[in-house]
Amino acid sequence: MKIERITLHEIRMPLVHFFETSFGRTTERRILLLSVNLDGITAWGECVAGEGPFYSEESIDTAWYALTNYLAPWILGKRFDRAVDLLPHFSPIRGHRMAKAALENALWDAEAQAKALPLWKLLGGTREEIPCGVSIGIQNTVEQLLEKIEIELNAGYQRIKVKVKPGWDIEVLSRIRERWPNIVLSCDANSAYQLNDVQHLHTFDRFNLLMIEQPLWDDDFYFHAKLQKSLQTAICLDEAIHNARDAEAAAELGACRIVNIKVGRVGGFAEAIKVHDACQRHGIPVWCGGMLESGIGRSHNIALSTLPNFSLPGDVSASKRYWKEDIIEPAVHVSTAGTIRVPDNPGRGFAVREDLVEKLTARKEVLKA
Ligand code: OSB
Ligand code: MG
Repeated sequence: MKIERITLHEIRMPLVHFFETSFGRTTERRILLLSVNLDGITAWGECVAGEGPFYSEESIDTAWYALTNYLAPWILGKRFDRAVDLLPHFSPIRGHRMAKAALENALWDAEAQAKALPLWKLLGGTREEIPCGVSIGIQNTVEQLLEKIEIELNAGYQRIKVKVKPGWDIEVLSRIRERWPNIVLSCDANSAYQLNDVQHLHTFDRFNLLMIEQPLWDDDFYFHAKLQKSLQTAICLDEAIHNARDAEAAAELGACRIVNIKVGRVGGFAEAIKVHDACQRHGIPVWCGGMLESGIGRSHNIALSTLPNFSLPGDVSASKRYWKEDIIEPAVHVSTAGTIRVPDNPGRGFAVREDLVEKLTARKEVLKA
């Protein structure tokens, strides 16, 4: 596979409903898509970096910079037989994992297309259907949140996750449990708590949560390990896990009992598979996180979720929860049993609606060998 051309597209897509976490509210996504042309194939990647550096240091603009100045020029005109050979090439660049992952994802798509294999099979996936949960942001009122939960439960989703932060936690969780004592429920703090909240976090134990996701600092294992020792509820790490070494360290320290894997956060599929394997060796179940992706990133997440240790429902849900019109065909559909059927056609298995991408494009840059 000789890389002939790489095109960056920034598309703008308004969310059907705003999404709010402890670090802020998003109403419209600016998404960096990337297409790679090689051997008559067009392959697609999506960069999951946010609009600003709030979830991690990266943003769509830092990714654009890293891709156009370094990552893309380094590989243009070069030949890669396998997508897994790409990442070592990027190792002189520190960080910028979401930017690296966008290019790496596209190469996996290309390799799958070239081999006429579904991407999930190329990744080593084993399941044909994946279990789905939803992540529901902070709302203006608790009543609005309860309404949203009801809609998602009726749609069949297997797990409800709500965002929490100081001031939007105990009352919210109590109201949910009053109404639905037995649903599979978890919460995600996106690092909203600190050491003087530890007593407060212990009160979460009474809600029988599947997990508390990333309660403390985004770069911490040590205090999460201390917290996990005295907490009944499982801690799940998201932001803190950047690679398989982090997963090993977190497991050995006892910093979590569950891990959320996001392809972009760990720098691509090759590393995501290593994180998956490391967790499996330590008996830690994983699930696939989401970053409000368009259909392209969503199709990557579906493929990754087919690996055997993805045994918990992920934040991989239907296109229509996010977009009036998704940029893939067909859009991602979730069954009333709360599952997605994994497509069997080559590559990602969902066609890109290139005319719609063109229409939504606000910025574009073509790089050639
Ligand atoms: O922490 O999982 C998170 C969205 C943006 C940034 C961080 C997170 C999220 C979500 C949304 O929870 C998951 C999704 O539905 O895509
Ligand atoms: Mg999270």
